[in-house]
Amino acid sequence: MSSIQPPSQRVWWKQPLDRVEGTWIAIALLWSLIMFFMMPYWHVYGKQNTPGEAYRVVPTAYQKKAQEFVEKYTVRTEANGALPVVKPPAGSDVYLIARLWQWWPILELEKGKTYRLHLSAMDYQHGFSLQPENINIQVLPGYEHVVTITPNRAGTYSIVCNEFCGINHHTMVSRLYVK
Ligand SMILES: [Cu+2]
Repeated sequence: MSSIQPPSQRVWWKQPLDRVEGTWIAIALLWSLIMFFMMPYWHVYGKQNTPGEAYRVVPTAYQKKAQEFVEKYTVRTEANGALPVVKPPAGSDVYLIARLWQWWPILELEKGKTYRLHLSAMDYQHGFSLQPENINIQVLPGYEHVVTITPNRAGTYSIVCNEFCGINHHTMVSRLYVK
């Protein structure tokens, strides 16, 4: 029998199940159940969830908060004065703006200290991706995401936008300093 010809017996579902077919159905069912129960299991035990909080915010209000934060704690600038480098006190709230096509400002954090990192977008959806740690957070306009972070290794990290946001998406990269 082939699939392009009709089955010899029209009422095919009354034929007994072949052992091989039955075995494969059982394997597929078992595997699908394993995958299904892995989802809640991994949610609880996988240690993959960001300690996320999110609040509604008007982009201009968020911008104002970030602006005040930058004015208060800027220690130097980069890119010929275009990008402020901000060093907030340990344990404080730090703000990062995502917009076409820039992360603003550059943050400098202290190793072993805990910060509340606020993230929001001014225009479209962006993606905060911290490399090489592989921490990924969606950044949406109208929402303020707050992530509690404790950098445990000193170094210079890269921030890339991993959500396509237009013609210069590939230039939307930045840095995060941990000292
Ligand atoms: Cu982007």
